[in-house]
Amino acid sequence: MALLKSNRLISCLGSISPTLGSLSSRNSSWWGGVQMGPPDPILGVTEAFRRDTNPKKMNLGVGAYRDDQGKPFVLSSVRKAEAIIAAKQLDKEYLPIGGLGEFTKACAQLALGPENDILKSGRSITVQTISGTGSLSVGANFLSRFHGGSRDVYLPKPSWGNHTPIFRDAGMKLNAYRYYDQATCGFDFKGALEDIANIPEQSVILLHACAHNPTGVDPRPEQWKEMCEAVKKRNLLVFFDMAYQGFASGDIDRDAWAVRYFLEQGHNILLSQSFAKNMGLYGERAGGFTVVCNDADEAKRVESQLKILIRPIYSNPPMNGARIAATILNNADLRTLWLEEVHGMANRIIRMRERLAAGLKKEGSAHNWQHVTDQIGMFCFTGLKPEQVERVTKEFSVYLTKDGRISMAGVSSGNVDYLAHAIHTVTK
Ligand code: PLA
Repeated sequence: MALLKSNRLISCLGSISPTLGSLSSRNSSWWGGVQMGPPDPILGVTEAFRRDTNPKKMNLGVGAYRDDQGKPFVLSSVRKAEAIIAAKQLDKEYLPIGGLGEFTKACAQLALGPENDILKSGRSITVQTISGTGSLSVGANFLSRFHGGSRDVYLPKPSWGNHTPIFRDAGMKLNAYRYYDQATCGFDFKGALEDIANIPEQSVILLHACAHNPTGVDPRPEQWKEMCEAVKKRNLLVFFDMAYQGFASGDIDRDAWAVRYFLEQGHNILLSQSFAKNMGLYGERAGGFTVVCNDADEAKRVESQLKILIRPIYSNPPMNGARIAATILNNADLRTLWLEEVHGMANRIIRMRERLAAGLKKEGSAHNWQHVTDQIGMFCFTGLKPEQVERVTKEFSVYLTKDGRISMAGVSSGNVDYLAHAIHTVTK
């Protein structure tokens, strides 16, 4: 009966029926040649964690802040902003291609400082992006299209795993400069300076503004100053990734110090910002991309091209997260509350670092775990080797990335001792 029906249908379609028939038989193999890809090195850890049934399991893979009960944390300032927005009964029209004006203005002010002359003179442009990733991606594509100087981009070694595909997919050529010193579990200042001195002029250098991911190791102000000078000597274009403003020290101005210093020294930087971590707006995807230009006219031309670049990809950005962030940043009371909450999150992480180091000592670990408390921001680069990572996951259901990075933001009073025990067991 079904066959009869379909025959009738085909005969109704008349002359195109043979084409339809052969198409459908070949359709089944359109993607026959597609190979299975590997899971994402960071988000794939969450997938594995979800499959685990151990009640003691810990997800220390992705950098997502948890409260001390281990629960996802929605900031009170965010809840309050949401209530204000809901009461306004706003419409859901498209945003402009470059995003919500009151958001982009506040976003740039947060990074550069409200009284910054660059903002006053209009020689920078900030567009709203799909969080930090979208910002980096817009930036990488902008570079690929307009940076006449060079295709070369230099990442710190190591860097956030997603930097590589973001720049590579945009057609940039990837290179690295030394950053982390395994021997000291600290910043390889000498190595970084030596490498920077050899970077071909006009290349792009990516710098983590604060709370370097994955190492948790940042240059000190004096070291930033020397790096700034070295970068200037080589005439490099600086791309700052600031995904953790406030998470390093708990103080948003202190965490923006390097960005502001480079600007003062005359670097016309590119800047990526994210509100995923410091406002806990992970899934809202609120971020900004800024280009600092020579003058207001140049900024206008850059803006026009950013819009041309963005329009065919996602047309215009989502509004909800930007409205929340703008409401918080532009309302004095909410802003004060938010700053307290950022401080609170950063402090809880610092406490967990201390408890983890103390726990390892109590377990009787013979290793030096000083770096656990020395490192800053969301992550701790434990130094665990791949086979130890595998064991700690297999035997203790502690999930982390293969490079030994743990998200300290996922550690709480209830599980820090269990973590210390697990780490000690696989490292003794
Ligand atoms: N830049 C750096 C250095 C990051 O660590 C991250 C997020 C981003 C940009 C982008 O974040 P966003 O798009 O959510 O704003 N890194 C996380 C998450 C927290 C991830 O990998 O996507 C991490 O676990 O490393």
